[in-house]
Amino acid sequence: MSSMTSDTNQKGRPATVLSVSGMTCEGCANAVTRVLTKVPGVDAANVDIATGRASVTGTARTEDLIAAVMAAGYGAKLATTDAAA
Ligand SMILES: [Cu+2]
Repeated sequence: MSSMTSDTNQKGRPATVLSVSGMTCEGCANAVTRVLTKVPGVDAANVDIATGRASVTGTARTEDLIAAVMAAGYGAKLATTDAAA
């Protein structure tokens, strides 16, 4: 049972979930993760290329997150928090 050390937050901190388009490989996911992490106020960013979702925790504004992803060449919009995947 190895525990994820990176960005697990058990305290129900609100996560902003973005729907990211244009990612085709792990490199894309890594790039999106990096730009999201650089946005001021972001604690952690977690990109799931399988679902095209980026889960971001912290205090950054959603529009700033979207702008950062789009500046990196990908599409982004706020995803509904309903986990219907
Ligand atoms: Cu790629």
